[in-house]
Amino acid sequence: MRIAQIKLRVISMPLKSPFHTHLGTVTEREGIIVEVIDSNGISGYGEGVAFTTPWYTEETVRTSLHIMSDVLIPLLQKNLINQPEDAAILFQSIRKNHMAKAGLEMAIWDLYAKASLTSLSKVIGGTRSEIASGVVIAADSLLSALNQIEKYLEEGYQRFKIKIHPGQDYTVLEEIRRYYPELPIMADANSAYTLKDMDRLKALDDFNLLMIEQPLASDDIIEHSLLQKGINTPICLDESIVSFHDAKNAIELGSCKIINIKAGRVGGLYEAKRIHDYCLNRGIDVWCGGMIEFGISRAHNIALASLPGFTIPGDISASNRFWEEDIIAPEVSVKNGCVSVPDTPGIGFGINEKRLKETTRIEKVFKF
Ligand code: OSB
Ligand code: MG
Repeated sequence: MRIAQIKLRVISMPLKSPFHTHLGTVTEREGIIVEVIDSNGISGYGEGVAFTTPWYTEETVRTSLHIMSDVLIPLLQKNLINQPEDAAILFQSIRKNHMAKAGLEMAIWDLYAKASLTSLSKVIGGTRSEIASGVVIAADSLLSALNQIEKYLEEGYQRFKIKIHPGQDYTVLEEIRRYYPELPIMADANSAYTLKDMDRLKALDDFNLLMIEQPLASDDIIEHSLLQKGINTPICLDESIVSFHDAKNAIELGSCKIINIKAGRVGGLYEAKRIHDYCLNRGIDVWCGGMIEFGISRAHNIALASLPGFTIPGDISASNRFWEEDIIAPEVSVKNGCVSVPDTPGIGFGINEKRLKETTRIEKVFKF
């Protein structure tokens, strides 16, 4: 692979409606669109998925921009890459900063797949032609949550993830179950609880949840294993799993029964695939998480979720779940509850140049 140029664009777009969690409300999303261009003029795209503030992980848009510009791109300028794995391994010399690494690494995967005239799904070993689609309900009231469920159910979504926290848990889920006794639902706590809440979390066993995602803190790996012994609902880890090593530890300790894989959180597709392969060999279910992302990252998620171990519908929703107009064309759409996996080269979605231009706030070009 001969990289000729890299372009970083910081973009910003309002969400169609506010996204509420106990950690804060997201109304405007910033992101970094990474374009890696080779000597033949082929462009591969990736997306830095850090948020403006460090509420979900420690990275931010600014720290990602710094690490990409001043650390990772200089590494790529000094070292030849023959395949995307080489970039992932090259970046291992730098600690953490997984979202910055993933933005670049995933653009290189797209470029590699496009230059090979193969879909990204096929390049990484995907076996599915369509992905079951799930959606997240991040509302600030019970009524709003019920309204959202009704709307997304009509749009065909197959699985519903409800954000919960102490005080907005039992009663909310009880009411949802009253209207929808059979609906495939799960809960995501984004670390809102501690082990002292064991009884409170045990009570949620009443609702036949598919799983509870990240009830305790991201470093509570032992506490999660104690919690799992005390509740029937399967625990799924999100924030706790930032590497293959974390995934292995969590599974061996019994800290979770399911893993949510986000390529951005673990440093890219190479590490995501390692976690997937490990889980597949041990019969651990995985699903693909979301980051309120734009179309580029959404397209990468579709390729990732086409791997055989992604057996549970993930947070893979249509572009119009969050955006009036996405930066890709065509947009990601959900039909009969599924998203189809493109079989055209690379991520299989083009750029909506007009939308990308009008949302770009900062542009940086790096020549090789
Ligand atoms: O915890 O899974 C999470 C969004 C941003 C950051 C963290 C999370 C989420 C979601 C929404 O739950 C996922 C989506 O984009 O659909
Ligand atoms: Mg989560």
